[in-house]
Amino acid sequence: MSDGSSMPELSQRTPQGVLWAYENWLPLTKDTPRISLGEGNTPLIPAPGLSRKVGAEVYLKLEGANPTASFKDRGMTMAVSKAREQGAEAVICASTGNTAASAAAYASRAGLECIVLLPEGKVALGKLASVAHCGARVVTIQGNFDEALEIVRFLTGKYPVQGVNSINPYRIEGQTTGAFEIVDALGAAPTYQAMPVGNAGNISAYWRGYKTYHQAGRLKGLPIMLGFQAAGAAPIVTGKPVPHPETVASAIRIGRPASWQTAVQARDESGGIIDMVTDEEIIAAYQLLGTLEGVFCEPASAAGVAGILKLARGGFFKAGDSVVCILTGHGLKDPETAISVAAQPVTLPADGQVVADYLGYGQNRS
Ligand code: AN7
Repeated sequence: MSDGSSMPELSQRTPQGVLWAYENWLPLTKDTPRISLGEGNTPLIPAPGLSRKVGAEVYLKLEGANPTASFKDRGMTMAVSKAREQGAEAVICASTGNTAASAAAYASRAGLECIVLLPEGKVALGKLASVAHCGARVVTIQGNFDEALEIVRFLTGKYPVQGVNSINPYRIEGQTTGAFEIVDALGAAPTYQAMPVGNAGNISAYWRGYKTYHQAGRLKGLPIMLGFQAAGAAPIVTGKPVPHPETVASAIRIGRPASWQTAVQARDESGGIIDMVTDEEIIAAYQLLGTLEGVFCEPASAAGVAGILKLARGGFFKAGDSVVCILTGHGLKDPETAISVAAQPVTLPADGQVVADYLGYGQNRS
């Protein structure tokens, strides 16, 4: 039996998560309950193989290491904590999958009902599993993400249910912590930050985070923001909404981004670029991350890496430049795509010599 001296009371252990790490930078009050699963503080690892290919110093921010395996947890801990503070009983979101998985988990933790509206047929398996596991009410909408988000706007305007899409400003506030972590880890901003763009909340949040640190004197130079949409879902690149977005990167299959204007602002204020990459370029980058760096992210997350590879082909980067790629979600969220693009395994009899021959070891080396 413990005498209590070696292990502190549960309630007295050091709390973990972005609401503690960045409490002075977030809109918390003494009355805000902190609904947390220990999010944030994700690895920022160097990528030597990619660095050689790109001709700059590339780092990967592994947001799949968050509790529900995507960056959404940074914003959801904030939004759900505020929903609880404000006395909400239910939260709702439209989602290509990751927002739903995160909302379902944090709502469970907060004792709130969670309703998720998913576009029909295009949500990756791991996300569906995650949502179901936490007991959210799932409604499949016979339409795409943009149509589902319209329904969220309608319902939250009319009924007592709190929206936790990134149109909720607390989501964006929470997601600024990604930028804080990068600056705290590197001691400066990178020359460039590259990331995928879907509903465009995350690029807006990162830019806001960098600017917040900059204005507070915590950061001298600002990074140049590089955002990448999928070619079949690139409204910000083409300048007009896409009524029927399509891409293998189902997380960013979005045709009318809610944070369109703030994303354009992030691009223009930073002197950056929002460009598009094809599904073939996304899958090539996705596979390269696995084979070259041992990193498994979901296809949408690889859009940022596909983007810097595309820019590098045009001689964009200079020696000494640093690039942080935000790998927004874990590859296990979408096992179907992983398996469908990888080499199929071979099946052999349970015979050591047969396996040796198959592997090319040859009989004379036995
Ligand atoms: C892995 O879950 O929109 O530009 O409903 O899941 O901030 O939208 C997900 C978006 C990038 C794009 N990478 O971020 C949703 C949803 C992954 C994502 C994005 C998403 P935003």
